[in-house]
Amino acid sequence: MTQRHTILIPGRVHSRVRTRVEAEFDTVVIDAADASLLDTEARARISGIASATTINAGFVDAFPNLKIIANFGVGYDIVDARHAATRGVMVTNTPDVLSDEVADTTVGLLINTVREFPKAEAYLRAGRWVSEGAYPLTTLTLRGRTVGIFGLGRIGLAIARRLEAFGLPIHYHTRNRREDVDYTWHDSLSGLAKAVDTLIVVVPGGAATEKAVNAGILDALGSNGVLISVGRGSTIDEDALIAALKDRRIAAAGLDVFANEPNVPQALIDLPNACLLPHVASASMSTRNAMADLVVDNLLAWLDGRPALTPVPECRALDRKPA
Ligand code: A2R
Repeated sequence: MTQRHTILIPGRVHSRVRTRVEAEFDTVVIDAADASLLDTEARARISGIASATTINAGFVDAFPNLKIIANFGVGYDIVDARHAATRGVMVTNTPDVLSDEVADTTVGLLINTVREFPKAEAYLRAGRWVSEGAYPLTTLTLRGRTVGIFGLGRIGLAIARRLEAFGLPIHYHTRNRREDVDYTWHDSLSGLAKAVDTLIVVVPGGAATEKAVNAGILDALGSNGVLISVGRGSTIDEDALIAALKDRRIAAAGLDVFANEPNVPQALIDLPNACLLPHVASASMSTRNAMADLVVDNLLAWLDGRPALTPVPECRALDRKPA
C-alpha cells in the first residue's frame, strides 16, 4: 500500500486547494505559518505544504520530513526557496496558467489609466452626464505611445503580444536579452525608461528588484509618462511614485499590486491620476481554479516519486527525470 502523506495548510488558501488536498491526503490546517501551533510529533508527520503565505527558513526547518512546498501563485518571493533547496525540499509555483489572464488585466488597467474609464463610469452613475454634460476629453491616449516592459518573461511576453496588436512599439529590459523576439532590448531599466513613455512592470519581487522603480526612473519616464505595475508592489518606491504623481512629473499610474497589501497609502487613493485595483490580475474563477489544480498536482507528482510539474528555478537540480 502506498504511504498516505500529510499536507500542512498554513493560513488561507484557495478553497479548491483545500478541498482537493483533503480528498487526496491527510490534512493539517493551522491559522498561520507558525510552527509553534504544532507539537513535535505533528511536525514530524508533515511531508508537504500547500500555501499562499510567507514560508521562511525557520518554518522550513521545523518539519524534519518535509519534501515539498507547493506555492499558490507564480510569484514565490514569499518562500525561501534557496534555503528549501539546500534542505532537499522541492518548491513549486503556478506559472503559465495565469499568464493570459494577467496580460488581459494589464491591458485593461493600462487603457483605464490613460482613458479614465472608471472615472467616466462613476460620472455617469452619479447622474453628472445629465446634469453637467459630456465627460471631459481625456488628456492622455494610448495612441502614439511607446511601451517599455520591465520583465519580458511569460507574462511580459503575453502583454507584449497584445500591445503589438494595438500598433504600439515595444521595448523591454531584462538581465538577459531574449533571442526569440524582435522588440528593442535595453541593458538597464533607466535606459528603458528614457526610451519609452509607458512603463509596464512585471518582474518578480525580491531583493534584486526592491524599489527598482525609484524617483530617477520616474523622472526618466517623463511628464507624459504612464506607469503600470502588475508584478509585485515591492518593486515600486511608493513614496517616490506618490510624489511624482502629485507633482505631475509623470502623468498617471495604474497599479494592481502594492508594497503592504491590502493597505494602500491614503496619499495614493487621494490622487486623481492613479488607477488602483485590489490585486485582481489573475482573479477569475477559472484561472484561480487552474492555479489551485497545479498546486495539488505538484504535490501528487512529487510525493508519488514523479518529477514536479513546475519546480522553481532554485529547485530544478532536485527534480527527477521523467519515467
Ligand atoms: O532578467 P531575466 O533575463 O532573468 O528576465 C526575467 C525578468 N527579471 C528581471 N529583469 C531585470 N532585472 C531583474 N532583477 C530581473 N529579475 C527577473 O523578469 C524575466 O524576463 C521576467 C520574469 O519572467 P518569468 O520568470 O517568466 O515570470 P512570469 O511568469 O512572467 O511572472 C512574473 C511576475 C511573478 O514573479 C509575480 O511576481 C508576478 O509576475 O505575478
